[in-house]
Amino acid sequence: MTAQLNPFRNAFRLPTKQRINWFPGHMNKGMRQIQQKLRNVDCIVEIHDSRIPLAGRNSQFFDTITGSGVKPHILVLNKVDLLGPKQQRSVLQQLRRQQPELKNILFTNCKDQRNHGVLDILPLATRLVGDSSRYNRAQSAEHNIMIIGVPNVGKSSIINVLRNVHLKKRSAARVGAEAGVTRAVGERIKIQEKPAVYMIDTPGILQPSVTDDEMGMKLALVGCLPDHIVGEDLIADYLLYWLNKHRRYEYVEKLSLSSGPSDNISAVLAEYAQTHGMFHRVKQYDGQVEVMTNLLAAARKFIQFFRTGQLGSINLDEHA
Ligand SMILES: Nc1nc2c(ncn2[C@@H]2O[C@H](COP(=O)(O)OP(=O)(O)OP(=O)(O)O)[C@@H](O)[C@H]2O)c(=O)[nH]1
Ligand SMILES: [Mg+2]
Repeated sequence: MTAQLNPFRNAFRLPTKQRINWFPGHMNKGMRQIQQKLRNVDCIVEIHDSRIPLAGRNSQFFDTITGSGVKPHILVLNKVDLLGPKQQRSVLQQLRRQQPELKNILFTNCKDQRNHGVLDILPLATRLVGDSSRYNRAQSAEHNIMIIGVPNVGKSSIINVLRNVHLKKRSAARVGAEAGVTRAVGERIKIQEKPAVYMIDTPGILQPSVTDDEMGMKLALVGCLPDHIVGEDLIADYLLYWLNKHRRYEYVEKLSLSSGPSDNISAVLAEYAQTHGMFHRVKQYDGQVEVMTNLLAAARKFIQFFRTGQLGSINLDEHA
């Protein structure tokens, strides 16, 4: 039996030659501050979005920090509520296959009342620090844990959860739905009393220029850079491309599309906007005001469905 051919696009190209690129000054400064503080760090906890377990993680900068293997390293895949339990197992298998050097992987969810997985971070870090040779820090009873990762993956949220639970103290790190909330490496934040454990929050760092277009689109889709940098129309088109390529057609019902799956983002957004009354007034060159379907509002809705898990649980790094 021959496999049925997928009639949709099997590659995604950016419409212009421009690279996806967001590297504001605070990231450059953050990189310097991270390097300066590294000497007094006992363990590095790298937080990433579990919907992109591979994409966007292997930046040169993070490799220089974690790659030497001198300091204990934990990879925390956060927002697992959006990945789903079934996908979790396959993500773990995928990581074990592709990056066998990663020994310490945890899945976490900061939105869950029970803080799924977050409370495992501290015992694991404490054990790894205890097993490591701390060189210049061998005499210190305190543990300093540095939290690193790309923007908007939940670094500050995780610090707050740990502080709330272990110290019963209110949040100390600013959290926000958009990328780039933490803009500098702050003072260390206490998260446990005995033995004293501190965490250092850091700004999310991206590669100065993302050379792999698909990787850039995945980062944009999960919200690691502000939507306007890439454009909601392009993000929505990438989402449609990905869903079709992976035969994930839940969007057809969610968007109430009458004619089934389609690879044409303008047609999809126009139909959704029409059936959901999304219109806006647009002034033409001749001064006339015309009522048109609001494609941007429809694109935002489509992206929001993905980001809130309403298109199903999705690992964007899964092979088609
Ligand atoms: N669904 C879900 N959302 C989460 C989770 N953890 C954090 N968030 C949300 O993700 C957004 C970003 O959280 P932050 O803690 O500010 O992320 P950050 O990595 O510190 O971001 P930057 O400081 O911008 O680099 C916020 O809207 C959080 O509420 C999670 O486990 N699940
Ligand atoms: Mg932050």
